Amino acid sequence: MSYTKSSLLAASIVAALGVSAFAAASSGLTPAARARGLVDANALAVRRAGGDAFVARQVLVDANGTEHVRFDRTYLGLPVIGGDLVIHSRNGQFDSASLTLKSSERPNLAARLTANDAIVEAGARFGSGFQGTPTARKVVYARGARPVLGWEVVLQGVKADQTPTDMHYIVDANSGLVLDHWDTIMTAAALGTGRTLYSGNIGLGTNSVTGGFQMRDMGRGSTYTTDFKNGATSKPGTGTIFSDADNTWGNNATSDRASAGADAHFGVATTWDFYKTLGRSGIANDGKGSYSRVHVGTNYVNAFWSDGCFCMSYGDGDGVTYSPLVDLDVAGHEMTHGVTSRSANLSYSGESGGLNEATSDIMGSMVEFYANNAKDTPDYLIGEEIYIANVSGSSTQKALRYMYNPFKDTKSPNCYTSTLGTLDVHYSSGVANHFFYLLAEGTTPKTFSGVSHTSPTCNSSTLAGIGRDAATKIWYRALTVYMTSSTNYAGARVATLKAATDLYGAGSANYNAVAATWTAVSVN
Ligand SMILES: [Ca+2]
Ligand SMILES: [Ca+2]
Ligand SMILES: [Ca+2]
Ligand SMILES: [Ca+2]
Ligand SMILES: [Zn+2]
Repeated sequence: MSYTKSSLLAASIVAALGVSAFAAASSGLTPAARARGLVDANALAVRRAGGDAFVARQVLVDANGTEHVRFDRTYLGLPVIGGDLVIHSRNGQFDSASLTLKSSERPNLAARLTANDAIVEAGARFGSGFQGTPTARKVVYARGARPVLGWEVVLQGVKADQTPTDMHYIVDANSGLVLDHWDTIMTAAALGTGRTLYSGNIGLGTNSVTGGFQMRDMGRGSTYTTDFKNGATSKPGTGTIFSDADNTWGNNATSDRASAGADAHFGVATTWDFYKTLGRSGIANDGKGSYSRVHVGTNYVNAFWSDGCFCMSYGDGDGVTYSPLVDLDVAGHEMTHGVTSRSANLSYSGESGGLNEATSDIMGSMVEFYANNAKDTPDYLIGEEIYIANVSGSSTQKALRYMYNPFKDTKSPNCYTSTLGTLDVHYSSGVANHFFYLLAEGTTPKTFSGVSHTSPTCNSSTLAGIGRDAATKIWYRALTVYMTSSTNYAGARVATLKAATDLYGAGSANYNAVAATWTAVSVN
């Protein structure tokens, strides 16, 4: 068994809610058509030539309605390398165009070199050992000062370290000079669009491969997302990486298996970026990625991190009360288990286990605040998006856990007692979740995502809150610098006070707030 240690999202989830329709957002191609009109109306700005044609490749719409439509360009049927552009507009009004093309000049399409001449030139660069048959196609190469006619030659092979290589060379069709070259294997980062279940339509880091795209984020350690095709939760293996022809993933509904994949992939990317703000590069702080498996198990209502595979797994939910467990805060929660295992390595039992779980809830929620997504607005509820009956913005939304008032679930204590460590780790986390909420936000009631957050202290004290940013920095430093595998609640108090001393000084307002907040949850 490669699954030496797994951290589940929840102890157990009891199905108790009614059914409601899961309304899926959808958006058509209207923004693309609008932007296409703006290309024609702004020929100068887009360096348009007679003979140019445009194909929309990606549509992104901001929460405020600003549209960003990406186009590829051809000239008399030939791809224009470097002719791609993005039209930015709002309410149909042209705002600007992003492009690197410098000229509306186009070359004469008569080539002095043949395709075979170009293959010989490129082959000399590639060296011996290519596999298959090299190909060449005519292109307009437009990355230089003025567009020229070129041959794009593709040579495939395998590098010494067994990495496949798919080399593209641009050979000037008249001079025979090699103007440019690139490899589409491993280094070809691309930006796709995810039509997620919970976060609307978002940008996704992908990579381009022969024939399409893969859900592999080249900008974030080559992290990738796979379809586990409902294989058993105990089954080892990576699953099948999501691949797609047009780099638009999912349809905002579970009818497309890639929708949940887009949520998980977005969750890891956002968590990666969040940790970057804390100075951390990836789960192990080594810049390396991991992978996420979605559609794990059958109607499985949980998610887990596994140290064995260094990967995250997400169930589909039961489809009645719970939808797929790929909520953004859940993704942040799971990835944070990896961060914990590569830092304090808190044991997954007793009080340490509660602190381990709390660390995942804390950072998962801070990922939600960091993303500030219009569809999954930030709050201190865990996993609220997976409840099919929850209405966005409603005051009665249910969640797996409630950080501001953990006992709302009737199982997670708000206040420390000496028997806390005997509880399941998903309940003994409550006291630390409560501590973090009070430290960041204080006791004055606040509303997040339409839900009133009122947080009672155990000693009737009132607290001002030091803000999420400072609270996050303190917890992260305590986790990565001072906590060890067996740190208990008393040790967490010591660790966070040391972190606050490092960051803000002993006796500083933030230091005093950390002390008063632990006291407010009965940790002395
Ligand atoms: Ca697609
Ligand atoms: Ca959420
Ligand atoms: Ca939310
Ligand atoms: Ca949440
Ligand atoms: Zn967990």
